[in-house]
Amino acid sequence: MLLAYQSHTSRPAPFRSAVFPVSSRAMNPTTNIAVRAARQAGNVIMRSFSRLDSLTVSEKDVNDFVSEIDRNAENAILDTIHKAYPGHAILAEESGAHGKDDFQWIIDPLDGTTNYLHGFPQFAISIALTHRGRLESAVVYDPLRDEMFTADRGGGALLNDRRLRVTDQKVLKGALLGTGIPYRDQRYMDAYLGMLKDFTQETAGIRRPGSAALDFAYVAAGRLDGFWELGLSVWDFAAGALLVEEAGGVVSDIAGGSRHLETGNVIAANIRLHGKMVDTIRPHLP
Ligand code: 2AM
Ligand code: CA
Repeated sequence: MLLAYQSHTSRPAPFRSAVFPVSSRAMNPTTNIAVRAARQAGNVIMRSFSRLDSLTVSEKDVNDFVSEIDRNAENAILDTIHKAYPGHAILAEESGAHGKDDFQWIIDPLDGTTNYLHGFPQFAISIALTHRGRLESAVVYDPLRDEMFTADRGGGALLNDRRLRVTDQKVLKGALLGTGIPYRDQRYMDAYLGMLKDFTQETAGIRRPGSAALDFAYVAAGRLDGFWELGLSVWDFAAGALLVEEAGGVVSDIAGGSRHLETGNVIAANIRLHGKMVDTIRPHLP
């Protein structure tokens, strides 16, 4: 439900208050390390944001770009994690998988590279830790706005020091949804466009900001009511998925099952809206 601004106050209240103050809570040590690593990557990314023209950019795959900044930011993250946890395994977007351990860090050093390279201000660092495949710690950091989203399994989700909660929007009418348009694998384009058409007709609006990690963080923070995308890589949304769950939301694959981390086809929302999104997507499933 949308609340009107109160016109008599000098500072308008936000539309939805999904962010609550908390007294400082002790974070898991692993989450603290992820925060430190994310800040270091943020410094690398922001140092170059004013000299984008001089960056060396290459194309990893069709429409999939990487710059020296992605690599430098990833190295900064890996250095911090290796120092604290030398035995842990890693899965990182630029350098791939290394090591074998029950603990694995899943890292996207710059989610939204295309945005970054265009100077479009929507990108983030995403760091998650899994233990035997279960998400335990999550950090998504927006270095431009200095917004640090964190979650510990069982400990809730925070934006800086404020507790997050998904919205209680129950129906598609009035909902604001985030999405990503398939950019690489065009196999499901028609199915996707069918979903997009239905959601466009049934909701208050659709946004395609271009950083899946931030889209999930925004669902956790109640800035978006829900999100769906097909064909994501696990590093795009591993951290975001724990943020949404710890903010009281549900994350699933597009059939409503639990294979989203494997398939990269994903829906995130509060539980009521999530069911409505699954119902809308179902007729379009390939
Ligand atoms: P990346 O910038 O880390 O690669 C959203 O669709 C996700 O897909 C983003 O999180 C983005 O992560 C990834 N992506 C890669 N190339 C893209 C492109 N050309 N357009 C949109 N998203 C892209
Ligand atoms: Ca990414």
